[in-house]
This record gives sequence, structure tokens and C-alpha cells, in this order.
Amino acid sequence: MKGLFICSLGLLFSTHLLGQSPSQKIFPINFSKVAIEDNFWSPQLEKVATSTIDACVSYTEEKTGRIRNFEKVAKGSGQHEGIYYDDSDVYKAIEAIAYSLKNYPNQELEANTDQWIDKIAAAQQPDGYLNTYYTLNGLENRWKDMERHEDYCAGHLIEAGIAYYNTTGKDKLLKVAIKFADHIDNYFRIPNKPWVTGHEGIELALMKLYHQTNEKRYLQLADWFVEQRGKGHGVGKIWDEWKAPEYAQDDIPVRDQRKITGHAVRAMYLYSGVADIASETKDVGYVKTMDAIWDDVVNKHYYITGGIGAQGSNEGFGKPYDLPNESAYCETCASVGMVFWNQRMNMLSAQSKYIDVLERTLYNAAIDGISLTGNRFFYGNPLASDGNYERSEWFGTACCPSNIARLVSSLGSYIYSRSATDLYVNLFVGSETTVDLNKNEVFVKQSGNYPWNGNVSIEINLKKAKAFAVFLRIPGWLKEPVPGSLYHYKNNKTNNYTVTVNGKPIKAALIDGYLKINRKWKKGDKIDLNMDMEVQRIVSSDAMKANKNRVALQYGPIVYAVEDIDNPNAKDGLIIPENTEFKVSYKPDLLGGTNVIQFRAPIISNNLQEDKEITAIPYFLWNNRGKSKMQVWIPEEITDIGRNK
Ligand code: FUB
Ligand code: ZN
Repeated sequence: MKGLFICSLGLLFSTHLLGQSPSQKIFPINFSKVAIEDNFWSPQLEKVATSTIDACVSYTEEKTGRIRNFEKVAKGSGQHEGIYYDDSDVYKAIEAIAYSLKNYPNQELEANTDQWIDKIAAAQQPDGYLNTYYTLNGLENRWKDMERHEDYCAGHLIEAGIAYYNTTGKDKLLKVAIKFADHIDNYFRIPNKPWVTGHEGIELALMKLYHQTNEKRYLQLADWFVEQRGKGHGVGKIWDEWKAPEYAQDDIPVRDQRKITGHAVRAMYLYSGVADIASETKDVGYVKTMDAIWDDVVNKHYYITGGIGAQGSNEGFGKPYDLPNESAYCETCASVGMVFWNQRMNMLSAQSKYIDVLERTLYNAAIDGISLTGNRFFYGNPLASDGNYERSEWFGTACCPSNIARLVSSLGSYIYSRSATDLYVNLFVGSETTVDLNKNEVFVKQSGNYPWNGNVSIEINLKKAKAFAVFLRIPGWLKEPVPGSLYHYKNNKTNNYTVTVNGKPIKAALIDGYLKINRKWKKGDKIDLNMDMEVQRIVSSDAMKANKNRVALQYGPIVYAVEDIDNPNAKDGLIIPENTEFKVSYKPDLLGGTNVIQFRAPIISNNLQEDKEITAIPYFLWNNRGKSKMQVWIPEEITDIGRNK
């Protein structure tokens, strides 16, 4: 079912719900319909709404020239400040603000954003083109260098326009975005003039625009952009040698690609767009590509924290299994992109392994990108530190802060999904939503204290008893850390779980990682999922040299790290012998309230070995108490101390 309505200025917009994507199996419930009340996530959403968005606003309009650039264009003169892709940060901030305003209405913030939008609209050229860098530096040079992010910025503009319209009902930015999208379509696709987006992102944005407006030309343009790649008229011809075509996934046509290459954020945005297109066009070639690339990523290029993109040199993927810890790049934006892509893969397939990966990345590498205070950020998220690395207030290239802000503010979109008849529970987050299943309003209320423990309750309420299935995700981490062969639980130790409905054990089939609970649901029915959490020692495949004879600790979906601030000399001297016993406890006063893993283990310092009480904290919480040495992979034997690069 699709809702259609006329907006204030007569434009026709559609909201994309069910039935529009022919090959998509399930559809997320949008965050605007999900109220989150959760020990873990509510504080995260709140800190983004207050602190992170404040930081984005002050760096966008005061401390850097990002908004001034739009003012200068409107005025007709001035020097461009910053980097050629800085417009994108303004748009991404607006998108984050839009999501956050939905959760936390804020008139002052909305009024200020309206002013930004006026300035953006005033900077648009009569033909729809909009880019402050090229407009201030000479419009005659526009659309000449595929690496210069003009289309990437357009993509973020489109996403912002849609988000702001959906929250506020104000269509000014969306109309600007549509005018720019039409300009691009008229300039490139209609005359079929080759153009390869150097930094992907516009494809997924155009797919959002297609769903928003129901205008087929945006779907066609998105697909056209994807089809341009790998045909030799792309970026490889222009760039320096080190930016070979595979840097931007442009070495071979997308439907022939089987290995992950190049820049991690670009790749994630590309495959997210490709998944969106495939869900519309049923393009089996694209699905084959993504299946193969996904396997390649999780089997050969995936950190235990869910981070991707090991190398700084290309901000992306390196050789298979080459996953160094201290120099791990793992850009925050790449984790955000990994969440986007895996949600889309889940929607296409209804397989929970994609949510397993999404969850790992979200709870570890992604939210590591933001401080407890919400106003400091990691660009890269390494798995070990010599104590000199810390989050920053901002960056010259400031893609990460607003990216993590838009993800956290829209967290509600990742919890539930639905098919035409059934409900899917993907993430375990205290929340409420109402879903219309076959003309029956089903009210769902989830509670628990995940990820600190594994007890989750889901109440189902509906007016009239009705038969349908609740597909309950049984997390992959119960059995193995990551789908694929890269990591294992030592000694194949698994975690058990039980599921009851109204207190009684049930018989239900496990289908693609979801327990299918099919019954006639009635008011007040309650599902209880109880997952045992045990401290797991994770070992890596032998192919991963960096982690030889080392273990990482995990409890539930959370990966732990040891910081020297709790454990002096641990980074260079701690060993976790085979028989170590672990204790987990919740510390309400530590780092905003967190589980810790405690154990007694030897630390070697100055050639002296001494047993110490060790405290490990969740990886995503490290570096919130000043600079400190840190590591995730810890030697099991003395011989391995010091080899932690
Ligand atoms: O190029 C725009 C953004 O800057 C990319 O997504 C990030 O990786 C950083 O290079
Ligand atoms: Zn980034």
C-alpha cells in the first residue's frame, strides 16, 4: 500500500511503503513510527539531538565557511572556503537534524535550519545546478572532473531534502533537490553522455527520490549511473595512478564485480544504491554481484568490531586478511555505509545474517565514532592504540560527525520490518510501534536491557485475534561471532537461548536466522527471548597474521577492549591465558553505565610478571577518559607480547 498526498505547493509525493519494490522481501518500519525507550539507545539519541547536532551546527555555520559559501554564491562573489565537497556536510547535517527533530522537536533548531535552506535555495543556478565550489571558482569548469564530488554533493542534498520534508512538511529543500536531480538527468542520462560518479552516493539518493516522488526517471538515472561504471570512460583516465579505477569500483562493470575493492565509503554507498535498484528492477546480475562481494567482505576484510576499510592510503580495502589493528583505518563513515548496505541486503533476502553484521558494526565500530559527550569524533576506529590517538572536535574533511548523527537519529528504522503479512524483529531495542498487517493494527512493545543482558520481551496487542507470523531474529553471535570463516569462538563454545510465548516453550522453525512464530495472536500475548551471554574468547582464522595467538573478548554483541587507564601496562604486557575466568558486572557509574568484564591475569612489565585484576570495557567506550593505550586483540602467550601492529 502506498500513501499519496498533495503537498502545499501542489507537488505530488508518495510515501514508499509496501508493494512498490517487486523483489524486496521485507520492508523496514520507518523510525518516525517507532518510539524508542531504551537504556542503551535513548541516551545515544538524546546526546546526538543535543550535543552532536550542536557541534555540527556550530562548525557548519560559524567555525567553518560552509554556510558562508552559499551566502557568497547568492551574493554573486567571494572566495570559496574549505574543500570542494564541503557542501555535502551541510546537507548531511540537515538530514541528521531532520531525523532528530522528529524524535526531539526543537523550534529554534528548525528555524535556524530553515534559514540554511533559504541560503541553499538562493545559491541554486537557474538551470538547477548547485555547488558552491564550482560556482565561486568558475562555472565553466563544472562537470569536468568526475572525482570532484559534484554528484556526491547532489546525492546528500537529495537525502536532506527528503528527510526535511518528511519531518517538517516543508518542501523548499526537496524542490531544490529535485531541480538539481532533473538538471543532472537532462545533462547526462538523456543525451547519454558518459559520467562515472567518482564518489558514489547519488545512486541511493536517487532511489530515495524515486520512492518519494514515484518518478521513474530517478530510478532510471540511478541505474544509468551504475551502468556507467567499469567501461573505461570513468575516473581512471583522469586520476593519478594510485587512484586506479578499482579505487572507485570502476575497474569492471558492476554486474561482473566479485571482489571488494577500493575506497570503503564509496563502495558501501554504491552497493546500497545497487541493492535499491535491484529491489525495483529484479536485476539478478546485481544481486549476484552483491552476494559475492558481501562474502568477500565478511570472510576476508571484516574486523571483529564490524569496521571495514583497513588502509589509510586508499581509505579502503587492502589485501585479503590484511587487517592490522593499530593502523586500522575503519572510517566511521564506512561503518555507517556498512549498516546501510546490510539493511538493504536483509530487505532483499529476508536473511538475518545481514542484520548480524549490521548489529556488530552498529554496536561496535560505528558508535565508537562518537564520544560519550557527543561532541568529539573518531574518523578512523583502530583496534589498538599506543596512547596518542583521541577523538577530535572536528575535521578538515568532516564527513564522519554528521554521518554518525544521521544514523543514530534514525536508529528506529533498523528495529522492525515487515512483509505484507508478517512482522520481523531485527534489533533488540526497547521500543513501541504499530504495524498494519493485512488491515489489522498490531501494536508491538519491546523491552529488555540489551546489549547488557540477553532477556528481551515483546508484547503484541491487537483488537481482534489474528493469525500471522512474528519472525524473531535469533542473533548469529549466539553460535559464531561473524557469518563466515574469519573468526571463531574458541573451543566452539556457543550461547544457548530459549523462546516462550505467554510463558510456554514453543515449537517454531528457524528460517534464515529468524524463528518463525506463527499463531493466532491475541491481545496481551508476550514473547520472551532469553539469550545466554557468556564471555567468549574469539580467535581469528590462521590467515589473519595480525591476531596470531591472540584473543578478543565478546559478551553478547559487544566487543571489549582493555585500556591502560584501568590497567597500567596492559597494552604492552597483558596476557590472557587459556584458563582465565571472567566475571561480568554492570557498573552504573562508569562511562554512563556499562558492563565490564573483569578477570585476573598476568601483566609483564620491566621483565616482571605479576597477576593483576583486569577490567575490560566495551570497545566503543574507549578514549572517553583522556588518551590511553588500548587494545582489542590480546596475546594468550608470553611470546606474543609487543606484536600488536
Ligand atoms: O570524499 C568525501 C568523504 O571524505 C569520503 O566519504 C570520506 O572517506 C572522506 O574521504
Ligand atoms: Zn567519514
